[in-house]
Amino acid sequence: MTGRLIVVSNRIPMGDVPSGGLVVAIHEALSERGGLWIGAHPDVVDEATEEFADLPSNGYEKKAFRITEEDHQTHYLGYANSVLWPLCHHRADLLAMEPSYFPGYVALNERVARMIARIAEPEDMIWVQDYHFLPLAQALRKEGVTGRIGLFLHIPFPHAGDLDALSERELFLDWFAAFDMVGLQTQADVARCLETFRSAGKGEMMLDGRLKVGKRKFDVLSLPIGIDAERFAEMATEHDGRSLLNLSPREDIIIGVDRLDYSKGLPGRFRGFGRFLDMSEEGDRRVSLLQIAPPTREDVAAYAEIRDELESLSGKINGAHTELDWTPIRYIHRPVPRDTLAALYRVSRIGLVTPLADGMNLVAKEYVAAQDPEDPGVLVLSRTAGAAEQMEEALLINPYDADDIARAIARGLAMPLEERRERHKALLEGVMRDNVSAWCEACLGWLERPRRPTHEDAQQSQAQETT
Ligand code: GDG
Repeated sequence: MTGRLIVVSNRIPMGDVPSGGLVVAIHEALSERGGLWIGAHPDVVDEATEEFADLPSNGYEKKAFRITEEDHQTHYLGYANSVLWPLCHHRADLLAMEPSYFPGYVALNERVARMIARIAEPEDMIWVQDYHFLPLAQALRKEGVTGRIGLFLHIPFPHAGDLDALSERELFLDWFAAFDMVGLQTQADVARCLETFRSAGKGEMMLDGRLKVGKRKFDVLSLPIGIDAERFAEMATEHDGRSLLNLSPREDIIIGVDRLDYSKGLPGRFRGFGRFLDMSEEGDRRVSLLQIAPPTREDVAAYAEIRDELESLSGKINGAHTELDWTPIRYIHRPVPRDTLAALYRVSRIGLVTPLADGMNLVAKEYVAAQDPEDPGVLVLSRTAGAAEQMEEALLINPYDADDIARAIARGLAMPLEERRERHKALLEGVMRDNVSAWCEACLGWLERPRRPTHEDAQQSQAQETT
């Protein structure tokens, strides 16, 4: 392929130099190859025209499409985050289906498709990020775009049973089938995707590993995302976490870092920590849970509920265990700077990552990258996080079982140095090797890959020639 790389993501960094793993990786890929980055302008307008706004950038182009308040309500907060997010995170009970959501979601995708179709060249390669744009390939095809289009889904592929809760179930599968490559985080996601197509009687597995739906053939691949591990490890030594937290020599920290989202298993984590405190003997050393949980999507009802639940749980646990000079749960409900975060990971004896469902979970990888290899902390990780597929040396727990979490905390705190080092070494190797640049290269490599026509392809083109 010789065309440009066009990346489409909901968020687009407004400044010149982006920060944070994913945006940095995309920035680097585009800086190297040149191309175009398209995303939503963060400021809402009264009327959205079909003209892109050009954003400042270096070495590649950046263009933003405008959104109205109605787009924000129906596309972003509505269908994307009140329907697709709970659906993919195994929480069909939280689906909020308003009649305006689906048309609003599709309309925005169709508008963006028309805008892209006007500027895309036949050889351009379009790489779409995430669940905000599932109908985009289908809409682009309708606009006559014939080039390669890939999707990377950052969140889990839904369970087949949950998909029955979606009125647009058939269409959902057709959206995927309009891409040339569907990148998913884990092997388990790929298995769920293939099984869903099979059970819907829609897909046929081809000998070359592609899925065939109608006349379309596409790859479904596990391409697990990574972090900028070296940079994170460097950052972790820039500040002294113990003094940032003003820790007494008697105090140890367990850390949790998550957007305040119901998929992250925060109430279960607090209960597990509470259970650990209940079963601990009064000792010299005190262990606190530092939970950083910045707010997110606060206009969606399910997010307000989780905040209330956590505040009441932390109040209860602190009420039962607080001493004059010690509070067991330190709960911070606002974002902290990235370099502070890295230093806090480094001083924490345990990284407690307990999502109920998660595409990958980058916090698990950041915690490992930030540790001192000579005296590393222990990662306690949900079996139900995508990251568990690659991070078997963590202490894997069932996030629904508070006792299991409590036992893992106790085991992690008591773990001998030798075992901590061994587990950390294995985890760190993986995090460094499978970093975000490797992920980006792997995705683009698949998307660009020239494909030898299969026997079926040849038959099909012969048939087309004779008609
Ligand atoms: C989606 C998928 C998948 C959090 N609090 C603060 C802060 N963070 C940063 C973390 C981490 C990121 O946010 C969260 O990433 P996760 O992977 O844990 O989760 P999602 O946001 O749900 O991301 C997920 C990911 O996409 C990538 O494919 O792994 O499964 O759900 O980087 O460090 N950063 C700063 N302050 C905070 O207070 N600076």
